[in-house]
Amino acid sequence: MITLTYTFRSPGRINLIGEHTDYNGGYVLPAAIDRYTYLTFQESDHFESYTHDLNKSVTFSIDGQRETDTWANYVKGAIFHLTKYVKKPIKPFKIDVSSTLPIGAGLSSSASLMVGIIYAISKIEKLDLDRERIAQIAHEAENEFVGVNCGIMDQYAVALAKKDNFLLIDASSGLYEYVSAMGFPKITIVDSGVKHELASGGYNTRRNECARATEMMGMQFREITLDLIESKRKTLGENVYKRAKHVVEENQRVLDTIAAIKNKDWQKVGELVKKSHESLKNLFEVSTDEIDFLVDRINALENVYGARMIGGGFGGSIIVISKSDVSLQLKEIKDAYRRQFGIEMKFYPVKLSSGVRKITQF
Ligand code: GAF
Repeated sequence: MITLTYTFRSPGRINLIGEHTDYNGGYVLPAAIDRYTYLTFQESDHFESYTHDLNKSVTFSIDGQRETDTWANYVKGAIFHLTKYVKKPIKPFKIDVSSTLPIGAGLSSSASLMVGIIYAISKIEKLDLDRERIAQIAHEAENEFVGVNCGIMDQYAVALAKKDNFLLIDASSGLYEYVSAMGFPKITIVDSGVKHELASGGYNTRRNECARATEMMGMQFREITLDLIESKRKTLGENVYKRAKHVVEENQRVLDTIAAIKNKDWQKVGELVKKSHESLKNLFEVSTDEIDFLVDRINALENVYGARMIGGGFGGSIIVISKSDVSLQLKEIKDAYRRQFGIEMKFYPVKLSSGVRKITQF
């Protein structure tokens, strides 16, 4: 019997600006990068998945039961929620997973994996699902099966991104448009080496604080003005006040960044990126000492327009926008970082890539 093998490539994502705005009905500006999860599907008589990065193999059946192993839940959850959506069983596969995308570095390795699995099965089984739907199923699976109450940004970016473009998403409507990155300066990713774990971090706490803000003001974030937040400061309490101020200002920064990109005003893009970091550090309070150490030093470099933390926070990666190559300076910062924290950081230039796709069939 001939067993068919199919291979797919699913990217990681960065986010230029618009952090912690997606689950608040706001704007985000992510892009896919040329770091990928590779998924090879082989027809089988049972479900099994092997990850090269973790050197781990799991065998599972498709039911609503969570596994004890977190990684298994990403794979199983994606297939379970796909089955739930299409309302029919999916035939079993052996899924081999390898990656050039670091896990837990704030570059959406989980969305890359889950969107990749759902997209691959929908193609192999000719399920006729559009990319938005695939992102929504992956999002539901991450929320309900894995238990991380994330927004839609990561899944949309992995599913819908276009090479050499940013993706502006309006999370209140799910509408999106591409913003050309033609002529955009160099982008380097700095991985702080501090593992970011959405499920165990303060992500859900921040989400609850934001929900409290809209509840207390009786309107959605897009209608809330800075004046209103100031006038309600006492009633909101200091934490809720700070979270709300971040969200309202960050939404405006996304729109200002798009205008700056269209004008090819990279200095302005850099300023907005730096302001976003200040706000994530002081108002949203999701940065860490390690990340701030790196961001401060990188932002002091002459050829850097701006750098900031990306993703949920509490560790992970930093995006650096620069006029020219920053490798030599980053090597010095890497040494200083090791001396200060005893942690190895990594850095690599990235290019904006396309969303998930099939690469081969044998
Ligand atoms: C994580 C989440 F998955 C996203 O939905 C988003 O909220 C982000 O943190 C913060 O902007 O990546």
